[in-house]
Amino acid sequence: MMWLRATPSSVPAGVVSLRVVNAGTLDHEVVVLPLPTGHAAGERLTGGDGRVDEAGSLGEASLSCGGGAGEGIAPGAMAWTTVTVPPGRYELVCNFPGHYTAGMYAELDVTR
Ligand SMILES: [Cu+2]
Repeated sequence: MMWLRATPSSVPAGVVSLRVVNAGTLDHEVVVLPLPTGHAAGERLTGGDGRVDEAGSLGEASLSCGGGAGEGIAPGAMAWTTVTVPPGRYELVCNFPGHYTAGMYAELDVTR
């Protein structure tokens, strides 16, 4: 059982800092992807490697106790990233193999 939650789930457009806490027992990450019109979070297709396409990514938090990209956030560790996001709908995903289909996604709405 895996999950990912965005609190708050709606933020104003502009510079947004994401602070990620890994409260689980496995390594995780958070990647920010645009959510295509007409699609809901959780609907992406995964490839044979159990991962979704990261094309269009605005950034990710995947470095234990650090900012930006890394090899994964260790259990109990925090990570962060700062992204500039225009208004729209986004999806936060963990793209470790199998984690997306296991439930690690959440919608983030960016308002004007
Ligand atoms: Cu994960």
